[in-house]
Amino acid sequence: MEKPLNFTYEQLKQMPMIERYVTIECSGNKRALLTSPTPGEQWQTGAVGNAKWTGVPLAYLLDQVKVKASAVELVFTGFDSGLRPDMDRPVNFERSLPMDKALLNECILALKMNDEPIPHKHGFPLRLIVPGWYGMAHVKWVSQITATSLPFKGPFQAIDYVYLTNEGDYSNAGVSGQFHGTWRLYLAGPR
Ligand SMILES: Nc1nc2c(c(=O)[nH]1)N[C@H]1C(S)=C(S)[C@@H](COP(=O)(O)O)O[C@H]1N2
Ligand SMILES: [Mo]
Repeated sequence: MEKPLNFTYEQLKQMPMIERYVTIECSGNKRALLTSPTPGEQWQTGAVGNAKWTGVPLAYLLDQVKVKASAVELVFTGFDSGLRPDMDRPVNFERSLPMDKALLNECILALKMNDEPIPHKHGFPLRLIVPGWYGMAHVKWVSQITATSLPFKGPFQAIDYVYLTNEGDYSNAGVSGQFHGTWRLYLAGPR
């Protein structure tokens, strides 16, 4: 960033806001139903939901800080950290997005879910919303946004949630989190 800035929750509340209905689906949704067992949380059909998200357009925030032209990605850091078997110290949950104007224009730094402050388990006080991307892209409990001049290779980016062409070979692991295949519509059933 040309000038790093700190924003308080109170300052963010005063900024322009937009609202969007967005479906968030864990990329592991229905894992338990796969015919060959796959490691990870054994989700049935429930790892998906719709909500109304209200917050500051990411594009508005980026205009305030003036990101350098050399930036290739933005890294979003969550407050939560923990140990992983493949790391020797605790790591925060962190995910990046490419510096793609069309994509970033769609993103929201959300302060509200269904017109209320976001419930803690869904990301209070701030959650990134990336419409059309799998769950892991929607970083909860956002504490920091960092522009990087190299692609981000943190474990939640380059080890987990990746497509592998050759099993065990992470060198070309794709980092896209966009929904693939056909779009699905999630509708509430009849009452
Ligand atoms: N900070 C943080 N954000 C996170 C995660 C996390 O562990 N830490 N999990 C991600 C994953 S994998 C999913 S599927 C969604 C789940 O969102 P929900 O708890 O609101 O359903 O949050 C994403 N955001
Ligand atoms: Mo997930």
